[in-house]
Amino acid sequence: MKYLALVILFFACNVHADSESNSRAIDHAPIGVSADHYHKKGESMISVKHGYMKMGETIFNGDSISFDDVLAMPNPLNTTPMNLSVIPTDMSMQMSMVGGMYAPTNSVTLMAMGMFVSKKMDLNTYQAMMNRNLLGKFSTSSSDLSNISIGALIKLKETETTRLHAEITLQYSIGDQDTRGVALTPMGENMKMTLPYGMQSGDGSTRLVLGLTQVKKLNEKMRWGNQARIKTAISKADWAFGDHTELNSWLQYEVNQAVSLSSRLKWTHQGKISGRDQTISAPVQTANPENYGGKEWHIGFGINLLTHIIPGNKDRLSLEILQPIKQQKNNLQMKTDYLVIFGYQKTF
Ligand SMILES: [Cu+2]
Repeated sequence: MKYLALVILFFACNVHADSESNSRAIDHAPIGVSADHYHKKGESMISVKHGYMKMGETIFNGDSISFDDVLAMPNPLNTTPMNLSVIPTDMSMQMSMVGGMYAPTNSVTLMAMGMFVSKKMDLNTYQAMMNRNLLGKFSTSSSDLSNISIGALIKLKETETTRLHAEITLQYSIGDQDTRGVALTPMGENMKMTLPYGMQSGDGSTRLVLGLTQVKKLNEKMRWGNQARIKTAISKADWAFGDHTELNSWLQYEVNQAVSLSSRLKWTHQGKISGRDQTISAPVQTANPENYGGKEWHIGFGINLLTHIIPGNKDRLSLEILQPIKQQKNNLQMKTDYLVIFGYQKTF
């Protein structure tokens, strides 16, 4: 059913309109910035994005921490075992986003998007007591259509050198909230259990997204963009990922009409998880709602290309790589290594 909704969404956005002949690669922000541009009346666009994120190592309040130190930490969710005994060693996340935009007027652009997420985590299990020897390794995974969103961009100002627009979006988390997987317990048994929050595809929340984006022409070759975007849960299920604030500032350089390069600074803040799922209680950091959220600073480098692949308007290909420069994540969490985003967009 979820997939059918996504397919309908995809085709519903595929409306015919005027051609966009004088487009430039620099007209769109780095691909990792969402809702960065609006369209002219009658224009529509489809977009497919794919993101890959990799995490490894463990950090405590932003600082590296050894596995021995993690094993010495108390298990806050249960009396046995007394200490944390399972440690995530690697996590990767893939996000596929399919979206459409359509501008019924020059001042309003409508958007719809669906995001499919798949996650994989590798973990080590240690003896609960005594020598705390490594008992073994195991992996868990999940994948589902995570959320769908509908929204609108409202043009507030457009001059020769500046454009400013606001975003209002509703995002519905529809992914599985109780995916189960087989874990190796500190007693050496394989047990099927509800995976921790971070491995779930959704939390059942409805979120309101509000954004403000401004792009300034610095000179013929350079543009400077800034965006603030907040995501707040307006309805929650048993538990919910924390509210999210993101600030972006990017500089773009136009090599020529078909190529632009970008650098971006991204700041994010996310709250801890609110609420709890009582079935999530393994002696692992990810089972504790306190070990979520925090602040992160990232730097990104990207490229936007215009080319001809499919007949019609030019095809837009984009790539952006983001690397954390500072991670002040709450309590005990995994460290982000990098994030890569690839995008394909086409205007009709
Ligand atoms: Cu668009």
